[in-house]
Amino acid sequence: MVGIGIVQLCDVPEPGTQELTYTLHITNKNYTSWSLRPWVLLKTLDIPFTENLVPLPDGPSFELFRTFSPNGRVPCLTHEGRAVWDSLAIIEYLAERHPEIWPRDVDARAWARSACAEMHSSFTALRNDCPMNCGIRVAPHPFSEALRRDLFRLNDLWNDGLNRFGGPFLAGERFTAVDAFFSAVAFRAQTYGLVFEGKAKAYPQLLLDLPAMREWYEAALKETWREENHEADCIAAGAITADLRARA
Ligand SMILES: N[C@@H](CCC(=O)N[C@@H](CS)C(=O)NCC(=O)O)C(=O)O
Repeated sequence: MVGIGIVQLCDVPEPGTQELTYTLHITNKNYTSWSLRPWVLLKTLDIPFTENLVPLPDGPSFELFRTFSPNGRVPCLTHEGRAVWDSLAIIEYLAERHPEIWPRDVDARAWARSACAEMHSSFTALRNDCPMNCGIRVAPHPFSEALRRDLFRLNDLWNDGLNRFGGPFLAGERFTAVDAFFSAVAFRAQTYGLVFEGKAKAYPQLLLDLPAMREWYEAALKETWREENHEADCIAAGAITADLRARA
């Protein structure tokens, strides 16, 4: 590792050195919605990888995550001496090697890519007002106008995909990247009791019932780490009605 001023260059293998499988660097399963995306996709599509779970430290995580991730954030994928950071870039990198990541049909693929990009760049109120915390249940405060707009748009988007491509997944009969991108919304729906309409009503439960989602959820419940900012965000979101997580 090489120090330059206040930061250290990240410690990924040299280009050309071989990492035989993908390594996916993630953090606490209870909180990390971004890491869930590539993790659930790799698991559900049976693509082998090594998980490197680095728990959130007390205080800023940048320096710690920077040792394996160029932007000091997770998820980050390392493979064959390369680091690929940001969940959208990771999925595109994987799609170059695994065509099943995106739908085969060109219309479904265009729609799926657009929906992923929209999830990545929008839905800020949903992210802020309903932070992911798999193991608790919250009676949320009355929704802000911005959150209402996000939920309305989400309902519309999901129904559009489910009607257009026939379901049960958003872009057709197979689980693809677009479902991975909305997987954290299923945990949020469970935590905050979010309800959708039309075909979208059953969609969060379909995701929650996937073996990979159940595996993630069970691991999240076993975590005894608590990170005070994430906990405070949930307390701000409403009244906590249950905490199903293991205690230290
Ligand atoms: N847009 C990024 C977001 C990554 C992100 O914000 N990850 C969080 C963990 S869920 C993180 O690393 N936070 C540490 C920090 O912000 O310093 C992605 O899709 O990968």
